Amino acid sequence: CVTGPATVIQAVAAGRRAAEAIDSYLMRGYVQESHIDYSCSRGSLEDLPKWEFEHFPKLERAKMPAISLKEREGNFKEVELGLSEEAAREEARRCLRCGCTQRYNCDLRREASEHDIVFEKPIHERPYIPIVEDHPFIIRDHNKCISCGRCIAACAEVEGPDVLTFYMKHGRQLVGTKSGLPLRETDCVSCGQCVNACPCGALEARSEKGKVFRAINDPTKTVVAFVAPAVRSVVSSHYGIPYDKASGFMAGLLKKLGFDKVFDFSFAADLTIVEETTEFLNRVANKGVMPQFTSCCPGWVNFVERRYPELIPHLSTCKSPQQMMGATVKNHYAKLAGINKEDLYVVSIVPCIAKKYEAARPEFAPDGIRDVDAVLTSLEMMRMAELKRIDTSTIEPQEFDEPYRQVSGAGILFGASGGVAEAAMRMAVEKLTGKVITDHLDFEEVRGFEGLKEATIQANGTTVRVAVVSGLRNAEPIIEKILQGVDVGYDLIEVMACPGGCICGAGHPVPEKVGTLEQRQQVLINIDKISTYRKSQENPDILRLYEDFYGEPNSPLAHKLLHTHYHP
Ligand code: HC1
Ligand code: SF4
Repeated sequence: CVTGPATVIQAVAAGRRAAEAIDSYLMRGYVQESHIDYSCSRGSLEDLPKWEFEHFPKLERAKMPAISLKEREGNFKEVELGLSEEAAREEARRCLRCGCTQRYNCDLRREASEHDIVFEKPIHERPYIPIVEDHPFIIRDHNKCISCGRCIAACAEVEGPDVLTFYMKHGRQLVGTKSGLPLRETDCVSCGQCVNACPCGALEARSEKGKVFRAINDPTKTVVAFVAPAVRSVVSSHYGIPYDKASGFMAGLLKKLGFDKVFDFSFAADLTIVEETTEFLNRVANKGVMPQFTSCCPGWVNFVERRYPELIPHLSTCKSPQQMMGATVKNHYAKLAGINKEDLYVVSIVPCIAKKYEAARPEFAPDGIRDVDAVLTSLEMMRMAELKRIDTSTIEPQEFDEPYRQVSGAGILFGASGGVAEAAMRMAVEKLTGKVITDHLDFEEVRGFEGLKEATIQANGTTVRVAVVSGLRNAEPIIEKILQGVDVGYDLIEVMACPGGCICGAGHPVPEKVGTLEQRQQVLINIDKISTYRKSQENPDILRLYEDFYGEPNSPLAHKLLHTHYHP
């Protein structure tokens, strides 16, 4: 780890070797990712290749050839990049400078090289526009924007909040907010679908890889990772792993990345079901505020808080599985393992950008110590494996760690739209009838990609009407009716912000072809089918956690650590 002064490196270099060198510093925790500018679109060709060191008092602002980065003050080892200045300059010249983030892994650039295409400096360089950082996790770089409007459509038509628009400034068409307010102050729900839609890297999610690498490299920290249900769906396709091996592969990959403990947060999905279904049945029995809405999607929670605060009493008070897992690890696991909370670094790995926002909320940092210290998207996790040059063909499958090893198929289903409702129905039927159910566990009517799906269960004289919504714009007609006092005919409503649920989260790779999302959904359905436990309430590790720690569902301790309140 770094022993020297704080480092800010601006790499105005585009050579492949140069980029690899920066990656290696990042991986070893020498530099923070937010301080690295990988872009090859900003420096002029005259600047290339050049390393600029800023705010690094002991190093001169030096113009160095790309072939070496000398050891200075014991901070860096010399790196032989093996690329002559001329060769690096040539390589940079071939970069199309479209502004994307692919850098050296670019098909277009490869083609350009193969056909000996050289791009000359344009006669007119457009003036540089400062990067807009008006949201904690979404960054806009108009220098890369090609005005395609895909981000605006994603916000309005895919997700629904509809907060983005084009506007003109200094003769340029830029993307901003409709209200003119900074993005963080609008109804932006932080889902990140705009980032996912951007084809050229003009919109980026703030990455947390650098700080996670630093924690891994810090010998005083025990670094724990837990991985969301939907992540295995892309792990399966990205690495070509069969669905029944995906969970074990993920655990092996995370260990190889250097995490000390790895948990599956489908376990926390099980915990959520036990807490949330208990809350729901209490509302039914005590004529509480109905219908009850799920609260595990932070994009949806942000939407309610920002646009429909009157709906807050309908939201389940349950924290999301991410925050339940964080609170459980920081309180239960820390005690069990005899580790100070301050020395436990907890990383969640999810398909979602809103979860970065959620983990950073002040109410989830009791006494200033965050329950979840960093959130990586599945893309970031896969990039970390690349940075570490992990040969994934050599990954040994592993089990997740105790004491949260067992997960149910119901918890895995959370990753696709309908999964939360299906898991809740598997528990509600048993609680209402007092009988253990062994068949009819599949509620296929709530699976799939329709914006609104419905199911009804009858149990012991009680009828429970369930709706499943994905895509926030599909929730608005129901919300409007509830706010007008109309009975919408549902008791329990699952809402996930992204169409199809988390398998379509913006932290996943952009779906490559028709059928990609269906394949991701199928991975989760298949894993549920072969699971030893298919109901959250029968997960033995959950039962033991209640016995040893929480007492019973909705107990005072469970309320303290697993439930939350919302902010209008
Ligand atoms: Fe999701 Fe959830 S399912 S919200 O989509 O309830 O991100 O996978 O992790 O918290 O468990 C996301 C996925 C995720 C939570 C769970
Ligand atoms: Fe995040 Fe899933 Fe909600 Fe999308 S649906 S915002 S990925 S939690």
